[in-house]
Amino acid sequence: MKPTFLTIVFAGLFILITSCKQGAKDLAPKKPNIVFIMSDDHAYQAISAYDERLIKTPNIDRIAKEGMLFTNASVTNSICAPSRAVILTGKHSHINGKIDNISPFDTTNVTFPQLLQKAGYQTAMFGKLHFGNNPKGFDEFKILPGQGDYYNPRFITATGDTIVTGYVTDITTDLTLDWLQNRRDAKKPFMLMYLHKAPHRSWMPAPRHYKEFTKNAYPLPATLFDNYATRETTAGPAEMNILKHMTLRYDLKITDEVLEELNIEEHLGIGGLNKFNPEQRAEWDKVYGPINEAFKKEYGNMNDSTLMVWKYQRYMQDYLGTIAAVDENVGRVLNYLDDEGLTENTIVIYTSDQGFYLGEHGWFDKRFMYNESFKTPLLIKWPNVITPGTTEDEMVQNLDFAQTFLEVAGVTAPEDMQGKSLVPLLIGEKEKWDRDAVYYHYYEYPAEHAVKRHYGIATKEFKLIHFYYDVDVWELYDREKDPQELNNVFNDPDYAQVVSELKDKLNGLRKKYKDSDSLSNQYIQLYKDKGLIEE
Ligand code: SGN
Ligand code: CA
Repeated sequence: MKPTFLTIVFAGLFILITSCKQGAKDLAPKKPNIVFIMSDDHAYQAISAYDERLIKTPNIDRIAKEGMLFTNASVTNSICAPSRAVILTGKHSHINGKIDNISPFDTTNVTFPQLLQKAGYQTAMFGKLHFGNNPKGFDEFKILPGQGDYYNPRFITATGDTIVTGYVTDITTDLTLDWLQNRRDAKKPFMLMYLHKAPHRSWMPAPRHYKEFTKNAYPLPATLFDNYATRETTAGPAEMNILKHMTLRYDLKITDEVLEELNIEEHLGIGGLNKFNPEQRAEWDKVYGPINEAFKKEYGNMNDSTLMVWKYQRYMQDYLGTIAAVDENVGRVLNYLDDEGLTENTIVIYTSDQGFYLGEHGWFDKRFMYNESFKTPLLIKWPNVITPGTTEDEMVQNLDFAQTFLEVAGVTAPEDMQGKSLVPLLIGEKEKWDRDAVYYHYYEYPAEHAVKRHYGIATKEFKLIHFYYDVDVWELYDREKDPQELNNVFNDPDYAQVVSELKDKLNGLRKKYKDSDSLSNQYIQLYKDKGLIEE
C-alpha cells in the first residue's frame, strides 16, 4: 500500500470509529474485511447491471450501485481452475503452472490468502475450488470435490467429507453464514472466499426457480447462426455449438425414454439427475415431464433452425434459473453484513472465473479470447472509499486481485506477482493507472470443446490472436467497428500498420510476463508425456 493511501484510509476509519460512541476498546483502526464472491461461468450478459435483456439480478447489481462496475475486466486464460490459480497467485498460467483443468495446482506457489493469514487476517473458503488439492492459507474451508453437484453435494473439509441435503447454492451460503456467525473472530479482519458452483453446466436450478424460468422465452442473440466465415479454422472446428454439440439429455434434460422413442442416440450421461432423492426427483418430474412431452410432439416438425432456437431457449431457462439462486444468496450475504454492522468496513467483490457464451456465435462454453468468454463480470463495493455508482472502463484482469487485496491489507506484494493493484482505480486516482494492453494464453487442447491453443493481446481498440500447435493462424479484430468479432481483418491491407504495431506490443508483453514459444513447447510436451496427445 502506498503510504498516502494508507494514511487516508486508516485515518478516515480512525475518525469514523472514534466518532462513534463505541467506547475505548474499539479505538484501534481496522483493516478492511474482504468478501470475494465468485461464481462459475457467470456471463456478464446475465447480470442486469451490465445487460437487462435476460435476467434481473438486483442483489449483485447492488454491489455496483454502491460501488464500481468494471466494463473491461477480463481473464488471462478462460477456464476454471487456471483462472482460480491466477487469482490466488497473481501470476499468469505459464508461470504458476496451472495451464488447464487437468494438471494439478502446484501448492508450492505462494498465494495471497497465505500472505493475508500471516498478516493477521482470518481466512475462509466455501464452495468450488476445482484444484484437486486443498487450499493453503485458510483457517477453514469447505469445498466441493472437482465440479461438485447441484443437488445434495459432497463437501471436502479439513477433517473429512460431508454430504449436505439440498441445493448447492443455498448450502454454500449456509456454510458461509454459519462461519461468519459462529466462528468469525471479531478481533481480526477477515478474508472470505465465497465461491458458487452455479451457473456451471449442466445448469440445474432450484425447484423454486425452475418452475418459474421454464416458462420464459428469451431474445435470440444476433450471432446465434454465425457461419464462422473468416474464422474457418479457429472458431469453425470448436465443439460448442448449441445445435450440434449441446446434448438433449445431459444439458437439456430430455429423458432416455423420450430419446429412445425419437430414435436419438446420445453419449453424455444424465449428469446431476442421479443425485436426486425421490422427493426431489418427483418435484423435478412435475415440471420437466411436460417439457419432455411437448418436445416429443414437436421434434418431428423441427428443422435445424427451429431445433437451434428450441435448444437455446431450454439452455437459457436452466442457465438463468441457476443464476436466480446465486443472486438471492448474494443478497443473503449482503444483508448479513448489514445486519451485523460489518458493511462499512467490508470490501465486497463479485466476479466469475470467466465469461461464457449465451448463444453468441451459436455457442455455449468459453475458452476463446473472443469477447464473451474473455470478458468477465466485475463489481466491487467499498463503502466510504469507492464513489457509489461509478463505471470503470480501464482494462483490468483476474491477475490483479492478489496485489489489490495485499495492498488493501497493507501487505507488500512479492516482487514476482504479475498483476497490478486496482486500488488507484478504486480510490479514484485513475491518472495513476497506465495499462494500455492485456495478455491472454489458453492451453487446453486437444480436449473437450476443441478450442485450439492460442495467445494474444487486447487493447481497447483491437485484439490480435495467434492460434498455434496444429494450426498457425493469426486473427485481428477491430473491437470498435466489429464488437461482435465476426470479421477477422488480419490480412486486410488497411490494417497492416495495426498488425505490425500490435505484434511488437505483443512481443513486449510476452517478454514482460516471461512467456515464450519454448515455454509453449514445454507445455505441449507435457501433454505428450501424459499421453494426452501423440508424439
Ligand atoms: C466440464 C464440462 C465442459 C466444461 C468443462 C470446464 N463438461 O468438463 O463443458 O467446458 O467442465 O469447465 S461436462 O460434460 O462435464 O459438463 S470449467 O468451468 O470447470 O472450466
Ligand atoms: Ca468456469
